[in-house]
Amino acid sequence: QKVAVLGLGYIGLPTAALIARSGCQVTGVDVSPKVVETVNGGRVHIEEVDLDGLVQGVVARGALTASTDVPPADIFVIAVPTPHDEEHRPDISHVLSAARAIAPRLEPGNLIILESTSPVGTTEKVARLIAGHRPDLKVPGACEGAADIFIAYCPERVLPGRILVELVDNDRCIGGITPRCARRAMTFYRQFVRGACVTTSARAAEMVKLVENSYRDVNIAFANELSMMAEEMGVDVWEVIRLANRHPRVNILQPGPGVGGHCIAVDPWFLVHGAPEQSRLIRTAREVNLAKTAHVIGAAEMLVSQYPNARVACLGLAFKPNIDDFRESPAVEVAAALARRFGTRIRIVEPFARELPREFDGTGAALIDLDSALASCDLLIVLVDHELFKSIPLEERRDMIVYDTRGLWPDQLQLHATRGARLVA
Ligand code: SAJ
Repeated sequence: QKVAVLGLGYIGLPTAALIARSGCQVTGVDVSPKVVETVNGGRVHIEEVDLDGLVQGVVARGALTASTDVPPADIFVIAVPTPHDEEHRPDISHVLSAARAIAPRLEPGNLIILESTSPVGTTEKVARLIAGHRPDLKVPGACEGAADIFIAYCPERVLPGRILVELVDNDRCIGGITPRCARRAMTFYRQFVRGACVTTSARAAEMVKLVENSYRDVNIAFANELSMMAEEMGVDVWEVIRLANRHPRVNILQPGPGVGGHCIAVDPWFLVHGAPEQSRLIRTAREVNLAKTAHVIGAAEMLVSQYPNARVACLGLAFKPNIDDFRESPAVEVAAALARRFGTRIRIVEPFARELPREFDGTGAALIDLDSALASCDLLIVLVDHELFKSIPLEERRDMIVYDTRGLWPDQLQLHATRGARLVA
């Protein structure tokens, strides 16, 4: 079977490599000649656990090659980005360009699968676009009777840092433009997915993906709202959540400095734009999570200005623990705001960074290691719950002023409480 995977990013490249491992002949297609050259050299341009070895192996065997052109294939998988504009309106232009590039290559019996997170109705737009470009083919949804080709939507749902494991083990939700399309796509996924493959319509599958990430956003917003309320009321939010979660039907998530990453903070807007009048809760949750970052910046700035001689260490920049991804990270937003205001007083500790991201250019802030920070700083602002930070014993931070946005050190909060300090969360 010949497979073309369009888009060699965080999802496309691991997917292409796994399909190649399962015995298909795969061409990875990307608009960037640099990415194509890197992959053809058996190397990777993104960081993901075990991806380098896998790509090296399948490229060496000739099972995966990369190209800037779409080749003829039996199956076309679209895994290109779907960004949004300033007003959070989804931009599906990359998906439509990919479909346009596939259209001239299509033969009867071919299958097109869209994996990119997309607003509800996008797969149908792809079908209409293909029908417009190929009047010689019977396109599903755009013709009477049995179609010549198959079109389906199957969202990725993998967690960065566990992508290769989750691509194989997670259940897949496969939405066909028609039930026949869904069944055809399921046969394909069963070759390399161990999780259950469940079929539905394309529209439902598109909404499922958006709903999963909105569900998480709403739940994190609940935790973040609690944290701001608890701070106002002088209560330890971490203890409240711990105790409430002892109830068999309560499972509150963890507050933090806001929601980062490329999906959870974005996907809810795709739903909101689809049905603005009906999505009040989802919109408000987004606003609460954005407000939490602003709240943390304000509280941290106030704390730092209260101690004009203190040297400040911000612990962590990643958008979540134990990964080296700093894009769309609330920790970067908070630390960079402090760096812009307080300059050389701000030190950053990030075990996963070799240098500071460009947000810190010209601020005077410096990247230092954890030991130097513990030895030289007076004020710690915890922004990411990396394992390395969790293991710092109380005696090494007992005399420091700590603003812990992740609830990393319950003993420190206890200490602040017994000293009568106001709890910050
Ligand atoms: N966060 C909190 N409190 C929590 C949990 C998370 O503040 O209790 C924050 C994290 O610190 C981070 C952000 O939320 O800034 C997002 O992290 P995450 O681990 O929840 O999710 P992502 O963005 O790494 O991956 C999500 C996953 N979606 C769900 O869990 C529903 C993943 O399965 C999706 O495939 C991925 O989005 C995606 O690509 O859509």
